[in-house]
Amino acid sequence: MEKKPVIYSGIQPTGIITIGNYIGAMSNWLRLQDDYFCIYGIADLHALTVRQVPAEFRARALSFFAQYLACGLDPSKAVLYFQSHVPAHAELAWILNCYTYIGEMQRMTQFKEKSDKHTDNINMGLLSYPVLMAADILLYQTSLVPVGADQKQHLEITRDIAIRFNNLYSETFKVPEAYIPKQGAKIFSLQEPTAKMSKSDPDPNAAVSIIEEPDSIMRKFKRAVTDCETVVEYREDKPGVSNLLTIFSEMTGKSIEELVAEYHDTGYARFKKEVGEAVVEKFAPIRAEYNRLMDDKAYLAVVAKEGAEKAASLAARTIAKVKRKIGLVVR
Ligand code: ATP
Ligand code: LTN
Repeated sequence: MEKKPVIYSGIQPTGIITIGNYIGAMSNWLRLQDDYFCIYGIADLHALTVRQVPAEFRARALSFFAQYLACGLDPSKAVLYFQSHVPAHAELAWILNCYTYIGEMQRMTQFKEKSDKHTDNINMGLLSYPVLMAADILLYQTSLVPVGADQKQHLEITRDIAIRFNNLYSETFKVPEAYIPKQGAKIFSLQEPTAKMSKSDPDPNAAVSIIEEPDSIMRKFKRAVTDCETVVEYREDKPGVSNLLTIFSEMTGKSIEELVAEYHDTGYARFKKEVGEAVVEKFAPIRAEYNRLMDDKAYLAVVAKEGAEKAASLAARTIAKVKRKIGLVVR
């Protein structure tokens, strides 16, 4: 494979790309693209595990792709593509399904949460979701997977599947490691600061999109839930204020200690306003670039096509190796 270690990650095109997704995952994707061989997918096959409206789904997937580029992911450095454009993902997922136990999938936190939430549609895909994710990662002989803290369990099962397969058939897959940031691995809801900020939260005030209008961003930060004290401190019993401090620090590059020193006694109103302003400032150029890209669908299509071709040729090597090792007749 490539000489540089491989990085793989993806986001499923559901809801909106939030500042939580950006801080927990995408900001690392950006940092890594200069020094590693990076592959970033739009995990559209994963999104099928919950019911989608076809026209909206297609538009959202394209919009997410434009947001990848607008954030600064660079097709001349990283492979950017749609998972569904590379059939090897589904192919390897099927094979790996046969090396994964039902019990392992049933105890995944995300499966339990999603099956509680979508009681009318607990489908096979929802159960084997982590196997498709393992296929994504293992197809490219990935070393590192930059994700938020919530994906740690899925990375562990990916490693288990890889090790199990390697033990059965000799070294086939590189065993990947999760790459989780020290700060910002879990950004919390602005309305319920003990719950994860989720891209599909039904409460529109809970999450902020990276391409949101400045007025709306400001409104959400001004309304962010804090507590009944007045001091700005980073403490476990102050989840709202602590979450805002993490966001503020990630937006400005200032440390939490510096920010606490600066805002300790300014009062929440001014603090929340300035966090909002930092978010607006950080994402204004991304929003402008996004709007420009969405007017150039032909360019997006070219980038996606080239990305899929590169990804497919890399994936083909692993798939051929796997088929040979398990004893399928070579075509
Ligand atoms: P959903 O709520 O629809 O399940 P999600 O918000 O968890 O979606 P994903 O597509 O599952 O988003 O995650 C994309 C990436 O963003 C993953 O690497 C995930 O770990 C990371 N991530 C998601 N939410 C947060 C968060 N609140 N804080 C930090 N990282 C996050
Ligand atoms: N399940 C992931 C999205 C995802 C992913 C991947 C992340 C799909 N395939 C491969 C890392 C590597 C999530 O964040 N919900």
